[in-house]
Amino acid sequence: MSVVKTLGQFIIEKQKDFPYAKGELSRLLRDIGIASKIVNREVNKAGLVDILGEIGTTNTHGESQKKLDVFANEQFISALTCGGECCIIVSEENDDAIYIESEVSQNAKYIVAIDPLDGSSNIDVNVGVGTIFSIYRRKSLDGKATLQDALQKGVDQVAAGYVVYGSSAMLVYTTGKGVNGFTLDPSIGEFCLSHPDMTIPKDGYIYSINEGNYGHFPQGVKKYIKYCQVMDEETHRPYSSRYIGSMVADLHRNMIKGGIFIYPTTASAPNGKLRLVYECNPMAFIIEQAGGRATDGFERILDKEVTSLHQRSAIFLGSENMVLKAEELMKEHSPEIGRVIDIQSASSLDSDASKVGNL
Ligand code: P6P
Repeated sequence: MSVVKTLGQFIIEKQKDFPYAKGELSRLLRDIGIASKIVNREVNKAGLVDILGEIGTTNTHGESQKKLDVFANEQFISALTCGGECCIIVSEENDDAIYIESEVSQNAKYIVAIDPLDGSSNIDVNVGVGTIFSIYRRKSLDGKATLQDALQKGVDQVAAGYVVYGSSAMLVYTTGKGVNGFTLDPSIGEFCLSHPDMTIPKDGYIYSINEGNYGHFPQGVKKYIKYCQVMDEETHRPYSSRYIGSMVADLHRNMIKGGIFIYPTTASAPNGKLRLVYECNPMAFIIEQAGGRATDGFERILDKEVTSLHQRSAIFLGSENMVLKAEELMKEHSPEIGRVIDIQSASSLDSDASKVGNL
């Protein structure tokens, strides 16, 4: 008889992996799981309840906010604020960091960066959307947590995960010791372990990129797309092109089947479109823990300097050998981008640590 293991049971069981942890990270992950179940309930009935459509406001990036965006953001902020383990929240939906200074959060040690409902432009057409989260321990030792606590490099994450609200709701997360996936069983209202020790195949045959931007792509990306399309039986090419337009859904498919997801620099997004702190870094942590690779075409995502909350980055992530091939073509055909990144990284290293600006 298969034994059902819930997310809560799994978290407690794995707590022994962290001798310093006294249960705070476990409670934080459980708080996120609870908020995800509430968001899933609303996403699942979005077509039936009047919370579709836009509310006339825009988020920090000038993107129109849909009611479910705002609802999801409120759910996660509420759960994290009440849980008492979180001292700062960084959200795609909020221009500034949210400092939690309630009685219950006095000894809170964790920073949570979150994209509460990624891919929300797909909500009205019933395509998979998701939540992405990233967790850090504060580095400041006393007093109030500071903005620098929220601007840590991706390599310093203590946990990261995503929830994909698709044909079923799945929560996938890592604490740096592998990746595990949990599927929501609505009959008991629990996320249950369904994908233990997830790994992404070293090779894949799916490439995921918005080819509508082809004219604006760097030469190296254009060369990689053409490489994917060449007829070559030995290397299973041409690959399949799959692009959902929801990073969580595209990445989750690649986690299961293998593949590469690319959002490079384009004319309208000279630094890339996806946000480093709450999209690229958490997904890169998960992909690396699953045996994949994540760079901006040149530099490891998790090593990138973080200088602002909503800074953007190009991203190439997925099956290791596919990302390596794309990087090879970027180095050969778009080396200038690599040089710009080197200069930015060098200037960030030299700059005053307290300086905060946009890349
Ligand atoms: P485009 C959704 O808005 C998102 O942030 C990611 O989930 C997705 O991968 C990307 O943007 C899609 O962007 O420009 O292809 O529509």
